[in-house]
Amino acid sequence: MRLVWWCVCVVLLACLMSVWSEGDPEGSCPVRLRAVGGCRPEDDDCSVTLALPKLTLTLPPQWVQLERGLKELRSAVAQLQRCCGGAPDQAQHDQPGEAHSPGDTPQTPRGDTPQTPDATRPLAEMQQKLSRVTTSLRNARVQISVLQGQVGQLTNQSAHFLEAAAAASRVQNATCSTHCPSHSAPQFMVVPRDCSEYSLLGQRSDGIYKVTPDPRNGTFSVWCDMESYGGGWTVIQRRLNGSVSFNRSWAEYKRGFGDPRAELWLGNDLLHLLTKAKDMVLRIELEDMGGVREYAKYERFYVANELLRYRLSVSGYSGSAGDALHFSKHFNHDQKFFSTPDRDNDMYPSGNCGAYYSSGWWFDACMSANLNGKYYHKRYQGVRNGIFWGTWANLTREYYPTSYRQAFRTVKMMIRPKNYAP
Ligand SMILES: [Ca+2]
Repeated sequence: MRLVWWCVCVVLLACLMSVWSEGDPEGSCPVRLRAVGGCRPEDDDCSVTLALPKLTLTLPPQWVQLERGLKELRSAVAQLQRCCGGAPDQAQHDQPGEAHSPGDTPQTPRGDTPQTPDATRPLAEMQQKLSRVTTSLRNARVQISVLQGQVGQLTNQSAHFLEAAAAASRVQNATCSTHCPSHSAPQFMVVPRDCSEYSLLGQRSDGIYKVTPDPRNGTFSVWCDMESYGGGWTVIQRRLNGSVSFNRSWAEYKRGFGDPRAELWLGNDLLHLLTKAKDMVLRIELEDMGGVREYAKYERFYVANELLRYRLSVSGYSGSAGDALHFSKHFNHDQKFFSTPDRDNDMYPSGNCGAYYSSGWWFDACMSANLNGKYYHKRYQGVRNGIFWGTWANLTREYYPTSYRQAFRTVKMMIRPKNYAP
């Protein structure tokens, strides 16, 4: 309403100026000026009376809105002045290029003027917001850490799942080699590489299984020992009753002979493929005619290919039968080539150990162990061409009083991956 009164005053003032300047404004302005005491109005010391007519103004509604808007604007300006009362000093101190006093440190609050409660309020609010944001970030970091852990677990589970799926695919291939459904024909036809993979798939029964150590070299039937010492063993040699002769040629030892269900030599080529595919452990089970059972275990067992004459690498002995493969400096089968009666690769310069002992083996010059010797059903005399393990416990007694040679009732050589975990 102040604005309305201001406008009225302007109008009246304009009328007065008109009356004052034109002398007789009757008819043009309703405002009347009359001299008091008979003087003329143009005299400097003349008093006059001002007669105002009744004034009625009709204003549009916008005047009210304008008045309200001005009132709100004035209120906002006043609030801003109160809130920012200390800001000019702070802003001055934050100017770049300011020379700090020697005692000024980053921890010293900038500005020497005491801060009013109004000035500290925004700072406190900002600190509260910063605190909330910091807390949110900390919570987010914890959640990210948890999620990363879950992602890691899912990745491991995925890897295990893929491995199990691949193994299951290989099993399916192995069981439908002749009448596989066309829609499930895989792009690669492979079976587990050795018995341990069947064991990991839940096959826990001894028996014949098909293995493919290298898909380029075909599939083979092997006997799997799934029950002894954690299972997963691929049997590479077995002696039970002498039904199979081990006095064989290079070619026969190369491809293997015998019966997987009974006595057998798995074959040097397959031995190479199996031990090349994975790091293998060798376990040897021995039982003599007196029923004494012992074993020898080697943490590393590898057979090279035919070009390298199936050279043996064996180490890491443990067991109860003694380390006959590393009997002494002069009787050591490690790193020796394979020899057969018709192929002399041994270290004995004057003859063929394979022919002399009627077997194929990794002869030195000649041997402290030979598990492929002739099968004797009882103690024997003469050339020691029977199954032999040079560290056998009662070996030293065999010469007294009869000079009979020790005979073994059963022998079993088997391998499985070093990292196998039943
Ligand atoms: Ca020789």
